[in-house]
Amino acid sequence: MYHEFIKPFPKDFLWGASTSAYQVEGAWDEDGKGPSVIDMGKHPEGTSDFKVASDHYHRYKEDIALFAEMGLKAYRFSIAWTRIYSKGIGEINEKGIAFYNDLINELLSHNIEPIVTMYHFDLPYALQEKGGWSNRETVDAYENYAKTLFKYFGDRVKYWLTINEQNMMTLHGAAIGTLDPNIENLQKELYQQNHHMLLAQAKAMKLCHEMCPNAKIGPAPNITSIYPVSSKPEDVLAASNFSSIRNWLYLDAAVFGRYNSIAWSYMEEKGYTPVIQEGDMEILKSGKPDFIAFNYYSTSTVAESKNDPSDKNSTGDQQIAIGEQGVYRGVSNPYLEKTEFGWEIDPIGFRSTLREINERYNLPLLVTENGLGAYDKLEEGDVVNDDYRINFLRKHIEQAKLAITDGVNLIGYCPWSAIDLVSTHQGFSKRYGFIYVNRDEFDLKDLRRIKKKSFYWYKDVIESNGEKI
Ligand code: BGP
Repeated sequence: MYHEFIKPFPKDFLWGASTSAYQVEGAWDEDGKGPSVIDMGKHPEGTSDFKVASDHYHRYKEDIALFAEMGLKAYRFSIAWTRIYSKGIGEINEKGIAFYNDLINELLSHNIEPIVTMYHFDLPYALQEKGGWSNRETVDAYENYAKTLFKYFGDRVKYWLTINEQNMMTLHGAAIGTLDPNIENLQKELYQQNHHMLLAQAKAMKLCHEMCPNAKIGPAPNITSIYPVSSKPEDVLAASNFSSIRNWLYLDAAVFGRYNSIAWSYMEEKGYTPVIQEGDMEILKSGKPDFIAFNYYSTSTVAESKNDPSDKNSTGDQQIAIGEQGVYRGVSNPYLEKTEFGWEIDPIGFRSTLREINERYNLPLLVTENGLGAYDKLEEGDVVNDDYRINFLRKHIEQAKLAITDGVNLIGYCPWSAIDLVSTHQGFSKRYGFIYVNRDEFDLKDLRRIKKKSFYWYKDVIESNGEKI
């Protein structure tokens, strides 16, 4: 739709930026923190582990001062479950509580709104050893953890996110590093785990409303429009299949407390349906989100399935569809350019994704990730000319504005990432931040912070409330 008049961003728009605990904090075994599945996992050859990361745990004050200088109105970060409970449950680790108390207070002293992800891929390893999300006890452990977070931080945190990218943990756990290699009957088990996470999420949403009546809570999946490769009806159906399996399964459960019927029939066909105990559907219905947060990097394009094994690619990740026999084939979109890491760049797809979610759920939307991973170069005089990142973000912000003009209730935009950090599976060289961290894949150098060109650009964007992009 062409608009003659473009609406401005709302006055109290949450201009923010994002990180996650295990990718930015480091201090992986300090002050009583227990190991998570990420700490115990294998890292792809040639990429950094997460032990030191960006050393934010020790430098958060300096980092927050920089966020404040950039003008951030919000900072979306995650709490490491293993800092609060080293084994996922049991005795509270006071040092973990103290760290996040300090972090939250530091943000508030700079007028930066904390947006807290309660769980971002880093399940406590002690829970994994007992079956992880396959074990229903993990639902109780998460509920107990949620209760602790609301009790200690609920007086100051107004925005909570239950689980980061539950859909990607289900579909791409191998790439992300959350998949338990010992699982048998993999797909079926993954949907059982997914069911347990949905229960955990519903319980947390209910609890949040009871314990923190002034706070808001929502899910944070990775959502994207799915395009059919052509107008051939079979391609369109394949896109509908994938959209239900990748997107709506998760959001329908979070918002309506029910399973998406197309995703359910897919699970039935494949023999993946989870065991649903008596009372589970009531639990799902009992938790309601106040908003939908979602991560957006790219759209996905699919074609009709040939119903043979060639439907499936050998690899995939958060943005590269694997494909599934009899359901859809992942293809690339000839109209889109790709990042250096092979993800398609689609700002207009951002607008359609916003519109689709808005139309289905009619809830406020919060973008919790969007950004460009690139090999940045530190030049003489501590300069990083990341014009490609500015260009990427500018085009997405333009589309966000159009989506607002279309009628979408967008309340905030938190690009990935506030500062350089370790990528989920592609090491430190795949950088996303507004702030450069001086380290290499294995050489930690001095970890000093350097403002990139995009830092100054984003500062202007925020200062002008999105008018100067
Ligand atoms: C999302 C994750 C983030 C982040 C981002 C970029 O899926 O929520 O944790 O890592 O993707 O992905 P990557 O690091 O693989 O480039």
